[in-house]
Amino acid sequence: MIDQLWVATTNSGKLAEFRALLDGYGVGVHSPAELAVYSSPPETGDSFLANARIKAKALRALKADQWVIGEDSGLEVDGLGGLPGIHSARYAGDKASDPENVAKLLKMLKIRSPQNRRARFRALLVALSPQGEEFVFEGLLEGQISEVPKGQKGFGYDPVFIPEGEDKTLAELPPAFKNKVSHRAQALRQWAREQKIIPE
Ligand code: ITT
Repeated sequence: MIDQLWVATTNSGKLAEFRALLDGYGVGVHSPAELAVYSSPPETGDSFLANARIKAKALRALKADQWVIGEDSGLEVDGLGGLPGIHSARYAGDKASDPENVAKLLKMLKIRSPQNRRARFRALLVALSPQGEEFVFEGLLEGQISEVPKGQKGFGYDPVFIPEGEDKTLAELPPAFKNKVSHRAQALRQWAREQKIIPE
């Protein structure tokens, strides 16, 4: 029976989603913010998987007896050859804010691909069991990049991401909708189903 999960993220938006997704299933979701000694490892991998693994292992070094999850995610825009991809958090520079990243994305799309605005969010999740086994899960959310940012909910690129079949951005849609369909939700639910935390 799993009642504690440590998620190796410093992103409060992600953490809120992990907590909402496991709410009501008896799993306490913890983050490195609770630890005095943790510092985020450099994300030196060349893939989402490599970076998710780096995060999971860094936290496991401090929480070896617990379930630990590392997650790396980002936005892949077809008209930009898959960018920003693994560089999503730092697209407009090392300390870029979400609005700065969004502004750069809209600018690049205007220059390179104003017509084809197809994009997807991808999440890779590495779960390490207390026994040290590794489990890998992936989630994808297809959609389009809007012309202008809209909405206040969520984080990151949510204000410019219109999920397939919708006409509003993720930042306008209710958080419950995002948690039903998102890349992160899909990846986490696979783990939670395998571990019998949530039903099939
Ligand atoms: P951690 O590494 O501490 O988890 P981070 O924000 O740096 O936090 P990533 O390296 O995985 O996380 O970068 C993911 C970036 O991709 C994130 O900062 C957003 O800009 C974007 N992103 C990922 N999932 C998103 C989502 O659900 N909605 C909007 N933007 C998202």
